[in-house]
Amino acid sequence: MDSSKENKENIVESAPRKKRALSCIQPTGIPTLGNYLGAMRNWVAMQDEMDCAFAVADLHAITVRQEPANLRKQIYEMFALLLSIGLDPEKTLLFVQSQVPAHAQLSWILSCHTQFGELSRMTQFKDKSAKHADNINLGLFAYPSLMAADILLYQPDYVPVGADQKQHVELTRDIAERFNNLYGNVFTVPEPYIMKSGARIRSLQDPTKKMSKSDTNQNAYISLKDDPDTIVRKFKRAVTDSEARVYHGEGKDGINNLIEIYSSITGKTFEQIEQEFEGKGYGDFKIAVAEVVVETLRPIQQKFDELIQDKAYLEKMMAQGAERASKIAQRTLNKALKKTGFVII
Ligand code: AQP
Repeated sequence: MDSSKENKENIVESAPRKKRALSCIQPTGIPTLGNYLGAMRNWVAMQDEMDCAFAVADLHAITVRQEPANLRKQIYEMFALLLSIGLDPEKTLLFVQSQVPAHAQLSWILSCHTQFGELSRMTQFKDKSAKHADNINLGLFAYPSLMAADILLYQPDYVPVGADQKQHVELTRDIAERFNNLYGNVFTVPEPYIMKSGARIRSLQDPTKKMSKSDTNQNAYISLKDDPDTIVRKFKRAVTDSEARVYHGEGKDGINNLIEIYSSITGKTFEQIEQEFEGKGYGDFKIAVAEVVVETLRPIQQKFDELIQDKAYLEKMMAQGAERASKIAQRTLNKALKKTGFVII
């Protein structure tokens, strides 16, 4: 993976102490290649450089109706996947959000410092309320104040996310600054940390939209659990254009997306890729993209298949993570409660 400094936004030079990073992922299905290239893969690279915490954001998942048994299964799967991609619980704090009650508590305090107008402007709220018009619930609207609590409890410097989450991290910064201005320094004001490569992987069926794990069309995304034949088939069916020459250009959303996936995995520049496939058609290129994706996912899938059989181990790791996370979170929560005027006993 390309982790050169130029490839990162918002990095501060000459850090005086080890920086902290935190990010979360919703257990709303098996993550896609978009989640992996845009966020999760970067988390693995960061764990040696920074103090990192990553959480399964299960409380966020119920902003959209979930079937309880399925949600439970998906929480185990997402936790197992975090371990499978190479996050090491010895170095990195891994936990499940609902197992740390401070998230819901701080969320209420922050909700009282978040404006209706701010929440109304969130693109995700607009998208999801259009998609789930029969269930536009308060949680869907208030999602960013829970996300602000998730982040601010751990006082991180950076929040490594895909480009789609930048707006929520910016709102988190506004809420933190507002709170600090009112009550004194309680929260570190974090910065979004977005890798340029892979930050916005698009749907294979509608490349004007982002690739999303809850897409109803399974051909639109590559799931981290897709087997090699499925991956090849989905790439073969990916929507492109009729020009049949591999280059990154205006109005070529489908092929641009495939080039970005290939570049993000191989580290090759767009120019190198254009040279590599000069004189070849989209068919050859699609197979090449599928092959690098298959090889990237193979070790993750092997590890996942092993871990998902061992519920006792997963629960032990969850309990350890929740205990460590609770200690850090409670410290920040108490500070926020005290500054706001509550009585701590
Ligand atoms: N298409 C994408 N390209 C790059 N990064 C992406 N991320 C999501 N989609 C892409 C990043 O993945 C992290 C975890 O996302 P999430 O599951 O917490 O929520 P999401 O952004 O709403 O992702 P999905 O897949 O679209 O979930 P559903 O379908 O449940 O809403 C985030 O850092 C995100 O930026």
